Amino acid sequence: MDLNNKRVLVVGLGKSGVASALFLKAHGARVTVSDTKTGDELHNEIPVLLDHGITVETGGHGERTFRGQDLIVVSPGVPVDAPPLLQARSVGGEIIGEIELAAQFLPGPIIAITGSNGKTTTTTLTGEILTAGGFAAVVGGNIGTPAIALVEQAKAESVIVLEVSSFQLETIRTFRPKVGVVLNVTPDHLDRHRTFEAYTDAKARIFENQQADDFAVLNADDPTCVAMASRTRAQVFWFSRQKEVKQGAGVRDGNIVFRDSAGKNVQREIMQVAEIPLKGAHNLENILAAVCAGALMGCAPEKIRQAVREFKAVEHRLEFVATIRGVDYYNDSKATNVDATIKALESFPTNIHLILGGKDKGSDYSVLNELLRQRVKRVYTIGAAAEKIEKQIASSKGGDSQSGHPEVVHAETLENALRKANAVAQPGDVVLLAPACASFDQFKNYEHRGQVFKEIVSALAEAEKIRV
Ligand code: UMA
Repeated sequence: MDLNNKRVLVVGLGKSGVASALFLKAHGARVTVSDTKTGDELHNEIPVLLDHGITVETGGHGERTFRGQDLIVVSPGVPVDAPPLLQARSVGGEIIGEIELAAQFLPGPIIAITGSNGKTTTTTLTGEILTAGGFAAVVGGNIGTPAIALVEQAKAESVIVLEVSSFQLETIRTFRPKVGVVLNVTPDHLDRHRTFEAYTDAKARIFENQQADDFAVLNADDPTCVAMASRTRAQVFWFSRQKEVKQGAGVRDGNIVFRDSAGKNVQREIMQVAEIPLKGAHNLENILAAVCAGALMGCAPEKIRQAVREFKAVEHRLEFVATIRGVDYYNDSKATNVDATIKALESFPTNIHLILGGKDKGSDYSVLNELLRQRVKRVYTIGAAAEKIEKQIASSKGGDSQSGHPEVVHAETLENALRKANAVAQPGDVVLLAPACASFDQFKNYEHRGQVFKEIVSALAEAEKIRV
């Protein structure tokens, strides 16, 4: 892609937009950036852009700004059907996302990982497996460091490990991962994609440009993933925690085994399931996917084992925070959809105090009811989605009615929820933040929400010490 002297518009001035604009400018483009936020709201971002000679439009996307551009680069958070983009497309404007821009410049093979849940854990672990296996791995994408920012870090011999979201995949064109992984597909982001089919189609685009010498890694236990196998030209490798797979990573007699039946019918024992340091069946799936990706890149079994054994839970993903008076506190702020909350609940047998709520994404919370009845003592609702959640989940007034449904406490804020849970939880109980919602109503992002959770828990633990 020759950017020299090209007129390029960057839409959105978050992490992706700022990194893209600076990259484009450094490669000789004439860059304009446009954001709906006001100049005041973007006071941190604007000076560096102006210093680099980039034109900045704030407070909305002017129709004229989108005209006559050679290329438009959109941030993931900008919907593809935003009116100025529709308008630009209708007159033949070329629109790509930041991931596509990055893919045109990244030097090494790409391992791309998507899925509704588990992306960050799997992406991080895959990076660590590759590093243990002697590769120069660079890790980024939806996980936090924009892919375009990796171009400077990566060397010819690097392997690029990218977490990719459905938003990012909607705006690819030539993006072609050597290994494309889909972990699972369950309803999420329906406020943007509108239907589950459209969301699945966006995820399946990870395979769109793959060829016969590439690899598609899919979850054999997830029906939507199984149906995706017909949508790739790449060699399909499976992972499964429930059944043996002909080709890929599975579990046999308590051992993780990798099989490559197409090649030399090789079967390699990687490690015992019992050696895995992370909680939860969903984490076994994430590990199997990462093992598969690492093995496909040629990492030795003992190196893979070493990386998995040493792997710590990623921050905000079922992260253990503290024990206060025999009550364990877990931060799963990254559980931003209902399926992630189900997986978090499945990680604890019973006696859970669950904090739910935040910004709704068009989710159906009634699917939680069965697990709430079986495992949860009390639910605390917070944020903008609280009323919707309260309507959709079954509750009982006292929490111990014959229905077995948990009591639901309208707590409004995270702090209030934690204080109320701390006041009633008994030794052996678990207090779990797995909110099934986005965070943007009360927090900057899910990391901020998780951080606040940890700070309040630490304060409660301190207060307890003083009391004792
Ligand atoms: N904006 C506009 N016009 C619009 C919409 C938004 O100008 O119509 C502007 C906003 O005012 C804001 C900017 O766009 O200033 C934000 O852009 P962005 O939402 O793309 O945010 P970035 O900071 O660039 O972060 C993005 C990803 N965000 C989203 O997909 C919403 C980050 O994923 C990612 O880490 C980062 O790129 C680097 O790749 C976050 C996320 O929530 C963690 N992802 C979703 C998820 O994981 O579920 C998909």
